[in-house]
Amino acid sequence: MSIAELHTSPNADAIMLELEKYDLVQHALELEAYGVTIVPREKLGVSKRWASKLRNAILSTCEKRNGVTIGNYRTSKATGESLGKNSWYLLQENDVFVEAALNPAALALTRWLLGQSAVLAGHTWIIKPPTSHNLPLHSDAHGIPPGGGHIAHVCNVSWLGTDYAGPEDGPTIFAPGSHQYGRATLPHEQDPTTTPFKTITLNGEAGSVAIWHGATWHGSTPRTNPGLRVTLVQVFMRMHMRPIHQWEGEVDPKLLKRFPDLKRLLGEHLYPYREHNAHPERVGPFMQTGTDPFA
Ligand SMILES: O=C(O)CCC(=O)C(=O)O
Ligand SMILES: [Fe+2]
Repeated sequence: MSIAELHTSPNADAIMLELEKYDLVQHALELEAYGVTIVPREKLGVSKRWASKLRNAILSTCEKRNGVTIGNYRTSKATGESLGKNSWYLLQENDVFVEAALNPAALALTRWLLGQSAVLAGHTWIIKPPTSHNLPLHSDAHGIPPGGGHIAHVCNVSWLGTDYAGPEDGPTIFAPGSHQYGRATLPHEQDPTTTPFKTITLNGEAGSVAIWHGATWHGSTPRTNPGLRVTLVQVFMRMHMRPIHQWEGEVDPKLLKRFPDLKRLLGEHLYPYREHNAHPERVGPFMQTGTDPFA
């Protein structure tokens, strides 16, 4: 007996049927148990050629926006700030970004985590050259304080633009099950080399997707291989994470002058931004809300 086929719960039934259609039931279970899953390229129905198109679109958008020459990603010596800046707001740069966001199998898992009303909140690239740095373990569910609930408010749907074959590629790492803690990492938990939590390393072919519950702790390890790791990071959110009003630029400066305290309520948030976050100093206080409900 299949409950989904009885049509009693239209929202859940549609998701369940999609999960079965694309052979994603194991992945949905992994999201429940571990807070992360890796979906291989074949299940997403995309070709190697499409994965190259996605990678090329990321690299050419970076070249165009940042005035940098990258060349062949396998041998490129490009490095530095010009690979990372102006990396947001990609949707209208190339149809391949729209195709990535609309992939039916990836959307089925996104809706499994966030419901039918999930929205694409933003997307950005990662172009990672050889580096000796770790990315500390963190949660992507910024603004959700401890006690913020078991459900996912945010999820990360990252397309691999290059193969992640081993630690030398500088891949993402995850602390499986950490979404169950319902909070961000504390300082002594963040360093991947000393954290007391066991981690797994993301392995996958270009054209695969890693999808994780926003509260799952993750980071990355140094890339020792030459060339570049390329990733399209898509952040989806539940609808309630959208603001009602977009205040910035809307409020008469004279009103703000008469009521100086209003600025803090209306205008000093991290989101929204476009290609680049112009207020990096707002990131720390925002991330603090993940461990301190009074932050
Ligand atoms: O893959 C990585 O390097 C980690 C990136 C990350 O933290 C994210 O996409 O939220
Ligand atoms: Fe992250």
